[in-house]
Parts: sequence; C-alpha cells; structure tokens
Amino acid sequence: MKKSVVFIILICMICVLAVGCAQGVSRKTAEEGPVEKKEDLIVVGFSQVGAESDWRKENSESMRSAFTRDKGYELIFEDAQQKQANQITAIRTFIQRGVDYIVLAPVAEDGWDTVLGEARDAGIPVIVVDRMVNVEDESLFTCWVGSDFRLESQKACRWLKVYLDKQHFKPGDVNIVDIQGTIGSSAQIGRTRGLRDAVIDNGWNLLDAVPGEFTQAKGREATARLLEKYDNINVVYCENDNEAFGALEAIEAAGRRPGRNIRAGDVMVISFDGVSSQALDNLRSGSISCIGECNPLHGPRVRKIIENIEKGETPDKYEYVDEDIFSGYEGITEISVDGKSYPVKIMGK
Ligand code: GZL
Repeated sequence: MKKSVVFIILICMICVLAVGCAQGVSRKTAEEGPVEKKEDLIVVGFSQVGAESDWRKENSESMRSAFTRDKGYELIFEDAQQKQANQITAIRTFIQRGVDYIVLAPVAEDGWDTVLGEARDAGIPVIVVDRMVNVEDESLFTCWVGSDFRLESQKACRWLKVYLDKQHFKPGDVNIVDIQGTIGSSAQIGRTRGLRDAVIDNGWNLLDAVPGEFTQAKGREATARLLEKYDNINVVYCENDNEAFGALEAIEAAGRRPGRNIRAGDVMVISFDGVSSQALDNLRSGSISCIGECNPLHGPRVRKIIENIEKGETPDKYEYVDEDIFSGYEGITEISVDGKSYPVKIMGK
C-alpha cells in the first residue's frame, strides 16, 4: 500500500479519536458529573411534569425565577414530558449529583415510594409541589405545597348550582359531561370527585366523564365525541382552561353556542386555572361561565420553605394555597361551601 494512503488513513483515525474524546469529556462534565459547589449556592433539582398547559408554563416560570444565582441557588430543571418514568430518572440523577434539595411536581399520585426512599437514604429533603404523592410512609417527603383541588371543584359547582337556581332551571334537566385531567393526578381526582358529589347532592345528570389530559387538543377531541354521542348536553365541565379552549372549539364546530343562556340552548362551560388572558377574556364574553382559580406561583413558596429549613426550622407538612373563583356574571358576588363564604371575582367587560 502506498505510503501516502497509509498516512491519510492514520490522519483520519487520529481525527476520529480526537473528536470522540472531546465529546466524551464535554458530555460527562455537562450531564453526569457531580455538582461542583460554586459560591456555596444551594443546588435544587426540580422535576417538572411537562409543559402541557398555560398553568404549567406559569408554574415553571415561577420556579425558574425563584431559584436564580443572584438569590443563592443553582436550579437543575428537568421536564418529564408528562411521563413518571422520566421523573424517577430525574430524581435518581439528582441523587447521584448530590443536590441539596429535590423538588417534585408529581404527574400522578402513585408510584413514588421506591425512588423517594432512595432520596431519603441519600439524606436529600424532598419537597412536593402542586399535586400530591400517595405514599405508605409520609416521612418519604419533607412537605407539600399546593391547591385543595376538591375545594376548587366545590366552589365552581356551588356557583353553578346558585346560577341554575336563579335561572329556575330544573336540576333534572342539567346534563353534564366531565372532561377530566390527567388520570391519577391530584387535580383530576379532586375535581372529578367534587363534581360527582355535586351531581348527587343537586340531582343533576352526569352523562359521561372522559380524559382530556389537561390539553387543548384532547379537550377538543373529547368534547366533539361527546357532542356527537349526546344531543342534550348543556354543561361541559373542563378540569382546566386548556381543555376548555378545546371544548369551545368543539361546541362551535358542532353548531352549538357556548354561553350562560342555558334556556336558549347555550352550552355552559366550567373550567379551572384562570392563569391566561385568554381564559379571562372568555369569562368576560361569557363563553366560559365560571373558573375555579388554581394558583401556579409556587416558586416563592418553595423557596421560603427551603430558607426556613436552612435556618433549622421544620416546615408544615401540608401548605394549602388560598384561591378565588372567577366569573363574568355579575349576579353572583359570593358563594358558600361548608358554611364558609368565598367572594366571586367578577371579570368586568
Ligand atoms: C393543578 C395542576 C394542573 C392544572 C393544569 O395544580 O396540576 O395541571 O390545573 C395543569 O392546567 O396541567
């Protein structure tokens, strides 16, 4: 073989080896190496559900802006794309990297005992945020901060009951469908249960309940299917705003009208979250009748918990966030649930 050909082959082999090594070094340092403690920052590993809704994006932004370097933190943010397996992998990575705190926004309530046991064995506090975890041993997590999803539902269903009574609408003529959130998530469990209790208490008809996965696309698909299946739907109960936006599209595509004039054949839409201008505009127009607030701004709450733990304090095991109820209808200014009254925030024109 000519010397020149051998030389070229050797040069190519050296180049390939050099590139391979470089990638190996950068990849290891970037993703798997232990966390180098810089300027004694507190390192927080956050496993987020995904980016399925406006609420989730607000929640992620709240966490990112709460845990910045200038506030003394390094945030490792992992988006699980709505898959629990990805969250479990993220938690194990946080453990390997020796973070100071793990924050978990669990996609669903079940399936956390093993990995939270690994975090506890590693001596890393776990703060659960937003949805709850369902574990045998509550010492597997330090504390939880989030919403009372069943109360959110009780408030929205109470608003609906008061409204329908004002319209002298017979309970037996109320035909509801439930577009559910991610099945097994605390938000879905609480909002589904609140509606079922109200249906029984008020004598309404719950025609069907189908998953909408908290997304606009699934909300639209699910509502379209139900409108084809039932011709007497007059309330669509959506377990978040993005499902409601999809439901509105499906209602109009089916030749029906979203609104509060249920006697004239309108389809009332009930929803939860209230974080986007689109949601509030729909309240003002009346196409969404009522929204149970679900507050996404957990970043400062979680940071406060960490600050207190750093000072040696023990946080409350459960911290519930106060939330309102929104409507564009001016005829109801407050509702009561279990003897406690809650003001209704009226979205002016
Ligand atoms: C509620 C949260 C829910 C929101 C949805 O705290 O878990 O998940 O209501 C979001 O918008 O997708």
